[in-house]
Amino acid sequence: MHVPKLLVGLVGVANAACPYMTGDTPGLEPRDGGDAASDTEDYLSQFYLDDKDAFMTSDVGGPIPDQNSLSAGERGPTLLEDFIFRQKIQRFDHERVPERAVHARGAGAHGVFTSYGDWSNITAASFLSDENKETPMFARFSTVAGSRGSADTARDVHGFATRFYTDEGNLDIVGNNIPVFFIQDAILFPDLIHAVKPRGDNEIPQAATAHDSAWDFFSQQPSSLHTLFWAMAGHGIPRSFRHVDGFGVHTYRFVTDDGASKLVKFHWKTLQGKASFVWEEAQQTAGKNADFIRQDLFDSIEAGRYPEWELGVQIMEEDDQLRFGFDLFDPTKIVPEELVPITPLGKMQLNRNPRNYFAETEQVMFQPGHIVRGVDFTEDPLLQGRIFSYLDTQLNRHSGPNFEQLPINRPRVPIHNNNRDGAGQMFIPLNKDAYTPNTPNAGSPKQANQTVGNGFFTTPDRGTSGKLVRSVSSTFTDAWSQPRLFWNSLVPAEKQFVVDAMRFENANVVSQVVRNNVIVQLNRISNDLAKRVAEAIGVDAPSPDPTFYHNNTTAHIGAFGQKLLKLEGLKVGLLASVQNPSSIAQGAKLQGLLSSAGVDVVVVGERMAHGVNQTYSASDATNFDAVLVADGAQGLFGSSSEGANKGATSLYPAGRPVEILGDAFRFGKTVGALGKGGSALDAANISQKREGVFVATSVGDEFVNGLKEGLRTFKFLDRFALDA
Ligand code: HDE
Repeated sequence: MHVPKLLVGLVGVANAACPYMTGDTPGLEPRDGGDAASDTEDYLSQFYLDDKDAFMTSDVGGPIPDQNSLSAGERGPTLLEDFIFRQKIQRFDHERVPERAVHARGAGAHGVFTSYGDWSNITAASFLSDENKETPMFARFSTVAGSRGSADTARDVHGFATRFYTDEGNLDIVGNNIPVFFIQDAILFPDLIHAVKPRGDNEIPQAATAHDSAWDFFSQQPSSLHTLFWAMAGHGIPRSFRHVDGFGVHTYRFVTDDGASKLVKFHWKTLQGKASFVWEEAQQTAGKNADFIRQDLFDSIEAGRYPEWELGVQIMEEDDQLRFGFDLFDPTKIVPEELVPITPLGKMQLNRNPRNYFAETEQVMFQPGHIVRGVDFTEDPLLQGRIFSYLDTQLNRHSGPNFEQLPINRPRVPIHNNNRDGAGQMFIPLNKDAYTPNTPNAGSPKQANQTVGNGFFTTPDRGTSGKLVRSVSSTFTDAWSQPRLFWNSLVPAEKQFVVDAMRFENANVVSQVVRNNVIVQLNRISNDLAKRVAEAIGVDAPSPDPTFYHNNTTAHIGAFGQKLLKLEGLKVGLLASVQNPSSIAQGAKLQGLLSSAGVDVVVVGERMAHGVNQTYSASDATNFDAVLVADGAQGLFGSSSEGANKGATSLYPAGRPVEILGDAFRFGKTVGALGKGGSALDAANISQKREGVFVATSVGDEFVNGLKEGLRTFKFLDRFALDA
């Protein structure tokens, strides 16, 4: 059996010596690679509760009828004695645990990480020690500000939290889909969150930054500007979790078995490609299907279309800490990829949905403090604060320290230490001498020996000194140059989206003082941007404030303007009519040609019928990534001004078919028509000459290839008007 080097003694060498493990509990042995995906299923399956062919019991195992409560006489009161009633109601009363203080709304999935190689030259982390080595994973994606029941498509930073169940313990990279953060000192986190969360008096608005306190904070705390810019761009409203990148944000350390350290920034690059909504579309989706994004993840995995991300690191030397004109320990800064390219280390594939949302996704408790040998922290003050906060919040959520024993949180390696007791202890420790050093237990569990060759948790050459100060480092003060770099690097349409987002958000800000302050800050980044926003929110156009202006740009910044890498899980709506069965039949033909790309065709009709997947009353442009009109369905499309259903039916709201087509075009999606369906484009005022509009007499290869190219483009940016 392989025993991890440093953990010899901590984890023991054999199951028999492990007080927590008696018998053949599957998946608990440290492993070298193997089929990690099925291992994690095997591991968790020991905890599955299957009710198949079972009779109902109480929580302590007695059989129960459970239909009615026990009363004194047919019309009498319920008896206190009725333990069945009490247990059921009591369990219900206690079903909830506190939702996460932030990132409450999220969705998770299991997966596997595969290392591209042996990376022991840069890290001793065991999950990176061999080519093709597999490590089970769990990932949870989230929004930040909204409550657990809020809409998926609220504009927000998105959480991208990943756990590696390595054969040397759990590693969590608890990141976001935006590479920077609002603040530099963890002590400001409660202020940031209080400002962003709903008002104290009326708890309004839910899951939105479009209010006074949020923009008051942003404008008075300029460190927040860089992250704010990313959130106001497409990154704040991604089309799905599958289409976002992830970032570790802080600089971490990699440390080798010899104690040599490097500074690293973690990146997860989506292998689906980046895709985002536009604002109107995101808002409409929030109303029509608040679960749109979690459903996309769940359905993709159920359909075997497993999303993948590449894990890479930007690798820097210890001496580089101040080399790039900013401090690598400042979490409001990116390291442009032109300065330090990303080295890809391996790949994560998410391939299994949780079996129970609460037990897995709600109870997974990530911590930046969960690191493994080979990975070390840095002095980044935000990271330092997080190491405390996550443990603390998990104690609050679980009412005690044994949350690490929950199935989803357990490491896949044996645990040996002198920690004891607490609420909900799941094990029966057999070592009665829970102290170190001890003689009765021959010194076990033994202290790990951190000499060279065994590897390090803490970089051996790391040190610190200095007088105690309460101040932000003088190397952290430039809050404007990098937002400017971000702004310069966007394509014009995404710049416009940022302007529009800031106009929308600040139009909801009541205080003129706050609006003025916002423009002062924006003007330090770009006079063009500041003037465009100011004009819409009743603030005088400012003159340039050029101290931080520059013309630099950097790559891979925007969420728009790049082609998708895969089309899997995208949906094409085919608007058809049950009055003309041949229009419905085009769906099957189209599906036949799109299946190999993993694209689903949804045939829309007036009512459910053979070949129809969805009705007009339940459909909407936001359901689809492209919308086509079938040959023979043109009878349903009045011109938008007519307002009545051409098909003279009350089965769906008047004008719905033309509205779906028109909205799809307006939201920048691929649209098209077959045969006589082309007249529907006229009804929706869509010129067939526009980019991303595909017409053909019938379904054929050329049409489908055009359609696929349209889907890859994803958003046709010429549809969005730019400020003159
Ligand atoms: Fe978090 N954050 N955070 N955060 N964060 C939490 O921990 C906190 C920060 C992030 O899917 C909480 O378990 C502080 C940066 C994600 O379960 C809490 C600071 C980044 C998740 C907490 C930060 C993140 C959280 C709430 C400033 C990106 C969800 C519930 C020092 C690198 C994880 C919980 C999941 C969750 C505190 C800043 C990402 C309260 C104090 C920077 C993805 O502990």
